[in-house]
Amino acid sequence: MRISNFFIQTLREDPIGAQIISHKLMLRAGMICNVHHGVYTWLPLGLRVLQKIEKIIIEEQNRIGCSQVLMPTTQPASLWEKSGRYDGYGMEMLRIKDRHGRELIYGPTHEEIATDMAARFIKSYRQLPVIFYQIGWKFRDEIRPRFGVMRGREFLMKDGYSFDVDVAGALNSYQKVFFSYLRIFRRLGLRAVPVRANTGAIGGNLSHEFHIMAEVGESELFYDKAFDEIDIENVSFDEVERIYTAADEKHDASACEVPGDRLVTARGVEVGHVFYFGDKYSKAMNFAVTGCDGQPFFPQMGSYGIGVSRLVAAIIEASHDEHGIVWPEAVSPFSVVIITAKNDDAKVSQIAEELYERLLGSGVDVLLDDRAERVGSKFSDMDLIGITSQIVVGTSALAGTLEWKDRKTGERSLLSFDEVVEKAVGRA
Ligand code: 5CA
Repeated sequence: MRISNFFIQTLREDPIGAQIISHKLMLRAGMICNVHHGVYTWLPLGLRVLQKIEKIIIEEQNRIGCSQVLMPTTQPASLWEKSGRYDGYGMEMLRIKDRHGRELIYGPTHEEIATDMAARFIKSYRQLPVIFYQIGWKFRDEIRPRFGVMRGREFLMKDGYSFDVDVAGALNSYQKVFFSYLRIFRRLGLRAVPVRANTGAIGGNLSHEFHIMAEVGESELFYDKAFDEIDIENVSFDEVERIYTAADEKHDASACEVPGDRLVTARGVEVGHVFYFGDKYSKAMNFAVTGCDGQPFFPQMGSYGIGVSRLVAAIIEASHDEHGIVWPEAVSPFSVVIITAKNDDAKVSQIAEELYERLLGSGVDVLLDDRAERVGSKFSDMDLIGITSQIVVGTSALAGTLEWKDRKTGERSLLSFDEVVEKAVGRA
């Protein structure tokens, strides 16, 4: 992408009204733009990050055998009356009337739609287990939307729904998704801590929240230091469960058996939440399936959420410096940026162009910053935006030397044209 064909709008100063660093940086880098209370447009740069996160989620969910669908944002109130949640859900639910006076809602979550969809197709135990998921927009009329996309009213969620023949099957689905989430967060460059949590409006018997440690986190967490010492992806679910972890509402200081010197207290941003709730919805919505004994039964269900748009802010909270955002490689809006540091020299520009074409041709997700601006302001823009690797093409390029700068460490190395190509292609 040429920057002249790409909409980028950066701000030098912190915008007023933004309280936390991720919100400030997302506005300054031109990733989002506020539309109304707690609702944002995703600008091209922000959308690229969102899509990179989505891609990783999709790969990891497909890997464990989940099937992607796309459900609508509007839902008929009748399905919520059937599940028994319509009256209880409260002020957070946006209720709408269509031209025929029919009551609709803008979905805050999709258990009802997923259950209704499964009921239309799944008639026999032989069709189970199945896990559906989607990446879609939700609306929750939060009483206090704040911190930009961290707590919005309209936000992007990955939500998944599992259907199993029995409790053991449902727990197996729960555990599969649990470990898939840990892998997703690791690929995003994050360390997530799963903690035992309450089930709230979704309901059920078993639930974990996944948190990214950050000072601005709205939740307080408690966990045994033993958690820091395990290799989370190479342990069994039972081993993880044996280690004490709890969201604040689950933690009882007087009953907690973890010795004080082992108990870690931290603040976290909730980026994922998984629930097992048995036949709560299948039973209420009369979704029965024929079992192997010929008798009907209600499938065992779970639901699984990731705050996709919130993750963008959480990643920035976890990865920034005084110059701006520092994207983990996997979600960097572009893999590399070529910065021409001597625009008025036709030969230098020519080399930058050649490099750009070579990288594009090799499938590298590359941005070319060939703006005729002061080079200092180009550097500070690119540091603010946080693309993982910068290639600077200046006068030394005439003698065959380009500069590769690592955004995170600030390390610079001088490389030849071919070495730069090789390194950039290796990243793609
Ligand atoms: N139905 C279940 C799972 S599919 C569910 O709705 N779970 S949830 O309520 O916990 O939401 C899932 C995730 O969405 C949360 O872990 C959080 O990361 C994200 N989320 C929830 N509310 C907001 C919000 N107001 N703004 C941004 N992200 C949010």
